[in-house]
Amino acid sequence: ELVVPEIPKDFSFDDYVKETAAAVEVALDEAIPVAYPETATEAMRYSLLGGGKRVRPMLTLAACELVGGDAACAMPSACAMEMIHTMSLIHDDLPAMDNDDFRRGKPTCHKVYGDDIAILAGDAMLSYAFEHIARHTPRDKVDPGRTLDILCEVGKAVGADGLVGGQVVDLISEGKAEEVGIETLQYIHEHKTAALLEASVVSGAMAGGANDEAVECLRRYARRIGLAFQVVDDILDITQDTETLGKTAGKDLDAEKTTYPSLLGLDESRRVAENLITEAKAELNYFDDPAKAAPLLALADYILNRKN
Ligand code: GRG
Repeated sequence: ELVVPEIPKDFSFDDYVKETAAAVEVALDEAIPVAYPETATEAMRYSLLGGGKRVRPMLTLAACELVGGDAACAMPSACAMEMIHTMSLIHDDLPAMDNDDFRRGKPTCHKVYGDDIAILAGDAMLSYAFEHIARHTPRDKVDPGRTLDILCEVGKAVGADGLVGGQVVDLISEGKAEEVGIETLQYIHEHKTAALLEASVVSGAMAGGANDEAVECLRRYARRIGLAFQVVDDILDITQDTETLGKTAGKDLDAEKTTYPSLLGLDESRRVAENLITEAKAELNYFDDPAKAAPLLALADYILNRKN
């Protein structure tokens, strides 16, 4: 039995989420002002602002706080992670990929601005994310060598050994449900979802001045919550479809898709997710102040128990 650190009784996750999300919202709004050519910046702002749970920037800021760093050191990375996540959603929603009309409760970027501008807004936001880290990570507080380490982490998490790799394997696995086993499924989840969560946590730890041992400990925490995030997503896909009966044509095709529940069943998938979250939280025993670990412990629980 793994022992996990306790969340202090006086910690309010609701307050933490509200305060952190509000700070991230302000920083994102300031990061990409409306400027010429307005079509580009407005399309970026349309998708970036006022939506999303902000899980990735929260992980970045919480990791920085846990290792005793100043939030200002990690905010540029936190914003960059949300920019990259958002651009991946813009591209994922395009007709050439998932062809979705709605995202975060409003029409998708390409529905409003057209496919061409949506592609370009995504490209601009990806490039800008790296610029934002390099330009705004405070050079007097974070060793520029460490900022280069962060840029390496983030670059790897996006490329062919990260998000893009996961999406490619997902695409080429489509319609081949009988050939896709748990190893391929795990590859897809670890790359499409966990890689960016890992880079979010690790960049926050690095910006906060963590030593190598602490960084690797937080990396293991992040990999586990990242995989759990996607196992829970697979579970929610099924349970919410049957609850709402709001199936679309696209969702019907998904019935052919390999998921954790389709391979392991709902109960076993739930156990897998619970074990991953317990293992993730146990990694935080390395840090001796449970009060400082509270946000990462609560975020792990939230990922397991979320309803959307
Ligand atoms: C070039 C970076 C790049 C991307 C192109 C399209 C693509 C390759 C990858 C798609 C990756 C993708 C859509 C992964 C799924 C990620 C995921 C778990 C989304 C849901 O995240 P939440 O629940 O969403 O955090 P909100 O809206 O709350 O932010």
